[in-house]
Formats: sequence, structure tokens, C-alpha cells
Amino acid sequence: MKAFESKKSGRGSKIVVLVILVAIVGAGFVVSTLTPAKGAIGVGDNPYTRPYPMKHGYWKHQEEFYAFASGGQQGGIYVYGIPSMKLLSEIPIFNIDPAWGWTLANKEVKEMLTDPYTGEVVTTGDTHHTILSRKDAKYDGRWLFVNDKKSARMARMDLDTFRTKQILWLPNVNGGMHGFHSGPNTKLLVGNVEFEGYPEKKIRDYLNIPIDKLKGPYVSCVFGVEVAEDGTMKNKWQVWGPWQYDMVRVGWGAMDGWFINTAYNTERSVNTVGMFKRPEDYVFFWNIASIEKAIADKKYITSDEAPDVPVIRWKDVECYAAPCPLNPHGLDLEPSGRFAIVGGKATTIVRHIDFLKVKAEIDAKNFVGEEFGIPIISGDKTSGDIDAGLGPTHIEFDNEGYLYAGFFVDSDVKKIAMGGPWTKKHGKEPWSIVDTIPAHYSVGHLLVPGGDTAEPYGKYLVIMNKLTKDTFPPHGPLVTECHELVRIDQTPCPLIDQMPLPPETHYAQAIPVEMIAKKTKFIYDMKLPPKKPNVVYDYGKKEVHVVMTAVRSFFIPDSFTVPEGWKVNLTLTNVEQSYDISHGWALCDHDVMESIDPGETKEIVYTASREGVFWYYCLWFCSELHLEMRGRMIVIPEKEWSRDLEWKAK
Ligand code: K7E
Ligand code: CUA
Ligand code: CA
Repeated sequence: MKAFESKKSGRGSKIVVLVILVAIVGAGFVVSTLTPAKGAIGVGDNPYTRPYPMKHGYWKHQEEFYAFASGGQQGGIYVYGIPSMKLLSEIPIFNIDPAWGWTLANKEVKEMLTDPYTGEVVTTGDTHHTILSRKDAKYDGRWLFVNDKKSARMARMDLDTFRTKQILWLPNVNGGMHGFHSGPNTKLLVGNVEFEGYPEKKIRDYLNIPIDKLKGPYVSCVFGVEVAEDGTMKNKWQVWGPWQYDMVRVGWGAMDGWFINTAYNTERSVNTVGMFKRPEDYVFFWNIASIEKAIADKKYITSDEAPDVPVIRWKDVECYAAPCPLNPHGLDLEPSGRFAIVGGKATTIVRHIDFLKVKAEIDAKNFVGEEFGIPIISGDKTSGDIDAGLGPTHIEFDNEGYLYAGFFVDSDVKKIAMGGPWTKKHGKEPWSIVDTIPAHYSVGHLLVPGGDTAEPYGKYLVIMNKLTKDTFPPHGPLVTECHELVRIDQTPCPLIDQMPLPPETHYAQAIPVEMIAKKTKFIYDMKLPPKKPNVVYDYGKKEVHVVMTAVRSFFIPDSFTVPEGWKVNLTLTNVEQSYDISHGWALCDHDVMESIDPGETKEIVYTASREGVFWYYCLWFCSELHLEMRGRMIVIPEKEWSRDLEWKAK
């Protein structure tokens, strides 16, 4: 970002001034030292307080980044601005939300929410990781991918409409899809299955690992998804083996061609205590070309469920393990792609593993052991530890050579100067803590804009806290989450703002406003001319096909007739060509509630199950005659029906 670049040169002197000022006024007032206070708090040019009186469009010009935050059990995502910390949108993905017309009456949505392998429609989801698409390991603003941990599926959202265009379901697994990440050019996504897989017998036999349905132990998989030029996702391969996997990063730079993932349950236990039995667990290093080679060499089988997805044994690919601190969670890749940083959440240790050293050990075939045929690399020769605090969770990076590690138990973030080539840049003791940033409370993921790419934008850190307790006024036993905004281009790092956000963000990413704002669609591309309003009766299929248009302040047709029990197939077009003029289509006494944006066409499918007169009406206050924007569906018992009752164009 330009603003960020220009600030770099003056950093050193600014820090000195700040340190002195902080010493005088105390850390709590650092914010006010950034811009000298003129008059009362909340007045003046301070970018973190709104002007008074308020200027129109102030926040639009103030915003530097869009943040995309997973919604966890809310099933979709949130979009908010940085630094305003103002919520812009709450978008449904795996859940349903009529405000967006994201419902089962919407044909397209129902298809996406239907599991192709079981036929089940699943309208609850648990979104964890947002993954922005990238080019050369930097965000490119094309798409946002999000996973549903619970039902093992992932969605692709187009960033021009902020709508999901595809949901890809995983075959052979029973849920528990956790970490996933994109390759440097988003041609390959790699994901982990965290929970025990109990695949069909064919796969179990192929693995030749005895598993008892009641006692385990685990088998599970890591999988690859191919992303086409237009964003279409396709299951590409699954590698099954004796462990579960949690977090994953697909390498770039020094680690190009590899991906890494963790297992916190190398004990392969099916209960909590058992998952803590070993002193350390593993980080795995996987060679992507070796997976492609296994496929080319036909070293795979396919399941009956998914005959087009190669299932590969872990032994048939190149994979290495290195020890990592007990029960790891956060696993991240430093911007040059050389250091893997991993935190053992049941320890105080953040470990940095140097991939160049790992690669040297692999090339020299220098191993200290093996487990299930996987060579084990010496931890002493390839890594170092930072004893940094209790419960290290996730990690992000800036572009100045610092990593930020969140601590769930300590409730803080440690800013750590990295070693290797970064030492020259920051001049600090390598792998040393330079600041401790308090958090409220119990840190989960962290967000630095671009913090999981080759070129982080830096400047801000958002701490995503798991517990909020007394941060906001009480609002019942279920309490909001808390996202805290911190400036990190200065040390100590001051807290700028706290934002309540409903449950429950896991990961979030932020991308410069200009990368998204310029491509946002204001109006859908409408197929012209729109289909003429019409009602067609199909006596063979007992279906009515209604073609309807919506425009301020009419639905055309504004009434139609249906024989009782028939299916209604409604194609509804909002023919408006005006920004922000959405209409709704709610059908009284039926589970049909849609929203339709300017230029958009939707297919709505439901059954006219009971006799009567049912009004449909617009949901958005679209014009001064919005209340009048309504019509009637008239349902007539079949025995009273005659063709004379058919709707006819006037
Ligand atoms: Cu730590 Cu699912 Cu990435 Cu929650 S995950 S915090
Ligand atoms: Cu259309 Cu209200
Ligand atoms: Ca363990």
C-alpha cells in the first residue's frame, strides 16, 4: 500500500519519540500520541475517531482494507472495514438466510446445499478458514474460498458480487474438514481432514491399516482440489494415511512445490486424554510432484462413491515428518516461504523450522527414524524454539521481519523478531520477543492484511478473541466475540479499537479496498430482453411455470392461478437498472422468502399445497409505493379446476 510504504522511512525516529511519549503518558494513551489532540476526544483529525459533525461518505474514504472473516457456526462470512471496524455485510453460505434469498426455495442454492454423494440437503455449516485467491503468492482479488468443517465441503465466492458460485463436497469422508490453503497461484487448494475417516471398505483394505469402528485408531486424509481458470473447483486427489491433519500451508518461494501440515493427534487416539500422550507431535512435509507421479504411475484406487477421484496411499508419495511441540495448532509460513512456524498449544513453545535445512536432510537421506514408513527428520538440526508464553495458537506476519503469535491462555500476542535474512532488516536479536500486546481475551486466529502471503501489507493487526467477558455491556449468557484492532508499524503496538462481532470467527483475511471496490458489480448483467411475463400450465407434470418481472412498484403478473397440489416454478427477474434497488418476493403462509437484486433472475420452486388466496409481497422498502408492490397466488382445488381458470395475458 502506498500509505504504508511512505511511512517506512520515518519509522526509527517515530519509535524513539513514541517510546518517550509512552513513558510519560502511559501505554494506555498511545493512540492519542499518534496525532496531537486538538480539543475534546472524538473531535479533530485523528483517523480513529469520527469527525463531528459527521461528513457524508467519511468511512468510504477512510477504509483501507476489506476484512473477510469466517462466521464459524453462523455458517457464512462477515465483511467489515479496516480501520473503521464497521460491519459491511453478513453473507450466508452454508446456512440459509432469506434476506439474501439464500433459501431452499431458490433452485440454485438448494442444488449447492445438496450433498451429491448422499442426496442430503444440509443447511447448517461451520465456516473456519477464508482463503483469498492469489497470484505469485499474493492476493489477486478474484475469489474467496471458505470451508465448512462440519460437512466437509468448501465454497467459492466471487468477489464482484460477494456471492457463492460453487460448493464442492468431499467424497469418502464423514466431515471434519479443517485447515485448507491455496497454492501460490490458486490452481491447487490443499485441505486436511481432522476427524477420523471411516471410508468404504475398498479404501480401508487398500490402506491395509486395521481399524476397529469402535476403538479406532485413526485413518484420515489430506486432499487436493484443482481450480480451473474460471474458478471451478474439482476434487483432484486424496492421500490417505494413519493420521489426522489440522492446519496446512501450501508453499511458495523456498518451499515451492511442497505443502506442510500438522497432526496434533499422532497418538491416533479417539479420546481427549489419549491425544496428549506423546511428548511431541509432527509437522509433515509433502512433495506435490510425488503425488502427481503416483497418479501418473497408476498407484491409486477409486471408491465406488467417487470413481473420478484418485485415492492414494501415504506410502506411495514423498512425505517426511519433523517433531513439533505438543498438540500443535497454528502452522504458518513466513513470507519468504523458508520458515515454518508452529505453536504447540499445550506448551509455551513456538518453533521455527528452517525448510532449507529440512531439504538438506531430505537430500542427504539423513533421518533419525521412521513411523509407518514415513522418514523422521531431526528436530535439533532443523529448528529452534522460542519459549514465548502459554498456549501459542495462531501466527501471522508483517513485511518487516516480525511474526505475531497469539496466546490463548496468556491472552496476549507476542511480536517476535524473526531470524534468518530478516535480522538484517529489523536489527533485533533473532527470534526474540519485542512486544507483548494484551488481548481481551483468549486469542484464536490473528489477521494482518496479507499476513499469509509472500508480501504482507502489514500496518494493522486484528486479534480475534474467543472470549469477550466484560469488554461490552452484557447481553445474555451468549456473548459476542471481540475483534481488536492494533497498529503494528510501531512498537509498542497500540490498541486502536474493539469491535463486537457475533459468533464465531476463526480465520479472517484482509485485502486492500481498491482491489475489490473497482470490480464490484452494481447491477447484474441482465439477459435482454427479459422474458415476457407469462404463466404456462403443464398438465402432464402438474406444474405451473410462472415468468414474472419485478420493477418499482409492480410484480407482473400481479396474480396467477394454480390447481391445488401442483408444483410452482417461478422465474423472477428484477428488471431494475438502478443501483441499490433490490426487491423481495415473500409468499404468505409458505416457506418462500426471496431477495432479488437489480438485473438478477432467480428460479424459485415450491408447491401450492393448500387451497386459498395467498399474497406475495415485496420485502425491501424499494419505493414510496413499496407496500402496494404485491400480488396474489390463487390456489383452486383440482376438482373445481377448469382450463377457463388459467391465467391469461391481458
Ligand atoms: Cu484455530 Cu479452525 Cu484455524 Cu478456530 S481454527 S481459532
Ligand atoms: Cu419492491 Cu418493495
Ligand atoms: Ca498429541
